[in-house]
Amino acid sequence: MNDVLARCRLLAEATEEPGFITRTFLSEPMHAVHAHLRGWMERAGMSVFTDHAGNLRGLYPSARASSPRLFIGSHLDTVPRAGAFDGVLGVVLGVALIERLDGRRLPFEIEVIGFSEEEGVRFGLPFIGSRALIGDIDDQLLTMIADAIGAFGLVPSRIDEARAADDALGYLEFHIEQGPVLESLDLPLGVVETISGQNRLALLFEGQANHAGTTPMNLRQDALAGAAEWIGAVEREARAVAGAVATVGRVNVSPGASNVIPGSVATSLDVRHAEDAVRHDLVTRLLRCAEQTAADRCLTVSWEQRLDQAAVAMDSILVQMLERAVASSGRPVHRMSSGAGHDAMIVARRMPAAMLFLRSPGGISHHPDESVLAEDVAAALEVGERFLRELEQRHA
Ligand code: HGY
Ligand code: MN
Ligand code: MN
Repeated sequence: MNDVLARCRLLAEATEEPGFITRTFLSEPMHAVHAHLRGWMERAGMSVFTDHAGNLRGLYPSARASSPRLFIGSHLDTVPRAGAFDGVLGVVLGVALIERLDGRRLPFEIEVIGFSEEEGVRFGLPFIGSRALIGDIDDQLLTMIADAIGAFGLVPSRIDEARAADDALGYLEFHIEQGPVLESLDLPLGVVETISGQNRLALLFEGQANHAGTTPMNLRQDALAGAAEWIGAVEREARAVAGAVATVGRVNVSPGASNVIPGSVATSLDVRHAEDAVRHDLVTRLLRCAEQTAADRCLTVSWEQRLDQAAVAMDSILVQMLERAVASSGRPVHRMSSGAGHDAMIVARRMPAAMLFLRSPGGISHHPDESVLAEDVAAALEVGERFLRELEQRHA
């Protein structure tokens, strides 16, 4: 397991921002991540290729010809100034499980997949890699990302080749919890039951740029003052809904000079809840509030929905298999939901999907202090081996 931690830290050195871990969709440092993983995968007996969505794919053959395929994976991209484990841990753990087979073949294939993009940082659209795996890249998205694909040495028009066959056995994702629950319960692992739904929007508040020194306060159309009033309302409204979270993570002010009244402000909005109806109702209220704030201040506001992702239940059979694997390893079984989004919620549209969470010390993630414990990595590996053993018995 120290190998796993060391490998994740080695991959963390592949960054767009020296001193921090920032690696977005098909950026230059992703080549180094692919090179490292390709070496580990090939030494574990896997044949490796990169599909035209930029997913890195290692295939471990079956003992039988034309047998179904189990996918194990997660994403290789990061948020800006990220931690070293969100995403890559799930891919490195997948390779470690193959290494532990030590050349022994199972009655099914195993593909370890490193998705090219899950966070949605570069183009504001998440899950590009996993959407390609299930054949869900539309022309509009492909047009948006084609140049990035070409610059990485891939061929956009071949992106459909990334699609998984329809007879996939299922998908298993190991991931850090990214929250405080497991640590608060002093548990190493959690079995994910559902993944919360999420909306991601881009809003634009527009007023009138003007001179900061000569424009009286009562004659201003200050786009940033309006956006700020609305952001306060976002926090108030979300606090009032049990189980809801709403975040404005990005604000871009134009023209952005200290002596100019902001003429326009572009913001993000991220809203999540375990129940889709509650989430949609909160989004509607927050957009109405934006309209009212803009009207009160003689501003205009417009928005674009970037993601409306429903909550997703993990596959009950795979969940029970994971629970049996945890229990037979002598560890407490804890079912939980995920506030974070994951590739599993996309892949679940096409095949049975399941996730195993590892404790996040301090509940910290999407931050350089993100970490994972070696003993929890060892636990996850043992549970993964037991999971594969039951799957092997089921397909013997
Ligand atoms: O934002 C999320 O939920 C995940 O970390 N991509
Ligand atoms: Mn993340
Ligand atoms: Mn993640």
